[in-house]
Amino acid sequence: MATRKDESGNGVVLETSKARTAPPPMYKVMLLNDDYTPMDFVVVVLQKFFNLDRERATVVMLQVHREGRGVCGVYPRDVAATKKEQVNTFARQHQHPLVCVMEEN
Ligand code: TYC
Repeated sequence: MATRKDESGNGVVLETSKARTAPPPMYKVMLLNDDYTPMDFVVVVLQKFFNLDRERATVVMLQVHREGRGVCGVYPRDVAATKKEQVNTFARQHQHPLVCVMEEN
């Protein structure tokens, strides 16, 4: 809904119009498998940065372990980029090779 003055500046014209702004592009944040990062550490990462409970975190961790990669969550670009950086920094602080990436959904 939009309101504007008519050309004379007197009356008010009411228009119904759909919002035509495109939804923001969304990005999958994903973990990649490796042979060295402990499973328990990956579960902690999924709980800490992606707000998963222990059971859901374990499901995602096992998917990554078995299939090579898995989706932790889907977010707008800036949120996805921040989470990816936070996970990679946290993994390096703990000397684990865990890699987190993002890709457009
Ligand atoms: N493959 C690892 C192991 O056997 C576990 C692991 C799971 C590592 C998920 C990374 O993103 C990952 N200890």
